[in-house]
Amino acid sequence: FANAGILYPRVSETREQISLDGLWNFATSSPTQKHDSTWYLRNFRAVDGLEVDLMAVPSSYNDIGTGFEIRDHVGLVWYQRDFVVPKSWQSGKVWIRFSSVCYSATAWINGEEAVSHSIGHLPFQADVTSLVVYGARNTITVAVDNILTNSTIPEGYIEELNSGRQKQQVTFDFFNYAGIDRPVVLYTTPSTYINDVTVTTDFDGTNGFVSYDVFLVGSDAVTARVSLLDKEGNEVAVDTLLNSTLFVQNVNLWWPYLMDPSPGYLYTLQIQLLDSSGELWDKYSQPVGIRTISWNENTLQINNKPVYLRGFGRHEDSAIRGKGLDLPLILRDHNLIKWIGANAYRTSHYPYAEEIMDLADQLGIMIINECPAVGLIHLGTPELLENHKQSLTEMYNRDKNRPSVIMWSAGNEPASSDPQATDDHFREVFAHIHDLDPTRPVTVINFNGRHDNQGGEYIDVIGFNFYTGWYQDTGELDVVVTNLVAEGQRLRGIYNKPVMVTEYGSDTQEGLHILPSFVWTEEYQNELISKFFQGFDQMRDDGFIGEMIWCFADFKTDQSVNRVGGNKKGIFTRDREPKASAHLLRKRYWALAEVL
Ligand code: GCB
Repeated sequence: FANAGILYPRVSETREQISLDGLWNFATSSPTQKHDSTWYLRNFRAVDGLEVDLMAVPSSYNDIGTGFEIRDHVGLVWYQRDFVVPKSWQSGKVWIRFSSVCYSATAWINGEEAVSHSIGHLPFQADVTSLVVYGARNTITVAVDNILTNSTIPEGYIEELNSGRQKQQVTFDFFNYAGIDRPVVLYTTPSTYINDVTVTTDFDGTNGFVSYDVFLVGSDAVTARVSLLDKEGNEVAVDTLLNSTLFVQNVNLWWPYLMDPSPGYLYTLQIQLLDSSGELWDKYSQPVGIRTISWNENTLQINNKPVYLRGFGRHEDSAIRGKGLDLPLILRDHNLIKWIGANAYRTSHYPYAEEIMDLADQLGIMIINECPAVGLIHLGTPELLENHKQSLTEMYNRDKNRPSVIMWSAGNEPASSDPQATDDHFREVFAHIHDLDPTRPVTVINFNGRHDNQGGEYIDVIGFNFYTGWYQDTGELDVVVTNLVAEGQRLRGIYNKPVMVTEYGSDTQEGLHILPSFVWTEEYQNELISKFFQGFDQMRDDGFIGEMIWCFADFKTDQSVNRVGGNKKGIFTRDREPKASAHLLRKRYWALAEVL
């Protein structure tokens, strides 16, 4: 697998790390400029006539400036900065790891190509041991391309306007933010090192089982010591094999939020390699939650208990930063999730930052982990299929050990008009995910009855987006319950699989009030979602396993006549303050939590 061995970089007794986050030099270039223009590889502060700015890493670059040129830029931008590699790093290996660059990137170190990667929201790394100079200054240059085509994930196309300007058109409803939007680190490993670990868990009564498979690179003249530590750091199990099962007495299971007094219990799998004299050679610590997932035609179960998912679709989105990782923001979001009593969300419409996933693991939030395949159109074309599978492989490699991930989503609202091509495409895609991971159910999110020939028969859970009372029957609140229940029952009837609503809602301008309720008001959002609650309650006993409102918070989109400064279906505003609907949803989610 291309990015197998993409462990989250963690400092240990044998591993050091330097963050390359901060202010980088930044320049845009025309859409026709190609990567091989070595012009930028020199220290471009010195190049005459080139407009050089500063750019924050991590951040999307679009909303940092004040002009259209950066916000609506199409094509390459260039990032560059200097860094020093300590002399002491000479003895082992040095890696560079990007947690995400949207959409594609090529990085050079001291003018030599180090790594190239496409598909946003996913990490990539390279061994740069022989490219860096030790005890001296180095320069890194990164070319970032945001162009989406009919074979990228997600898709897009370039339109030439009559002004001659190139415009990126997209097939999805959120702003096409770009840039180095998650952390960049340099880190070390020894020459023989822990490259990857895969963990699966099980339990039987009060005993837990942690099966692990450690993948080493380098010499095999090392021995292993693999131990499991509880939350207090006590060793509760130990083994000396690289591939084995640890047995845990009186196990603390990983439970979803509010299903247990201490949800999200995490152990630590501590992997140590020792050399022939028993000295520590490499050490990596992997958080582990012990839980099982099972499913049948009616239910989804965690630790053999049926769960009802209550949550939302979300976005990584905020003012100024765009999709850039922002620690205060993600903690605020996490606190709002706790406040509202949700137990689940979908990473619509791409994998979220690893730091966000860590919070979900720790709180017991159940994640439907979605790959970036939103609104695919050209189903049936081999290159798109390959890239779609690649995005799933990379998401799996990154998140396979996370207890929070309870389901994979192969995408949102595929929109091909060719049923046969769509069917062929999804048959292969689902075979691919089931092959990668037999331990988790899979879905693809659909709308308007389009599960037919869109993979419905190959998936484990039917998720549907349903906008009755908004895009359909706008303003007609009295038809909502009947429409919703009819669609839920129709899907149940066809597939006989668990069904859930993955999106419903209405655009709502905070502070807008009209009585009787009118579209876009806070009253309308509250009345509409109350109707949905009635429908959900009617479906509960018949294989209906969850409700996710669209959307957690307002977010930026492209400009269009039905988007006022962006999509306003949030129950929180873009700056994370509650609309009236957040209070209503909170009452429902806490009430649902108590009956479980
Ligand atoms: C959808 C999409 C989501 C949109 C939403 C809307 O079905 O999945 O990305 O933002 O509808 O508000 O139109």
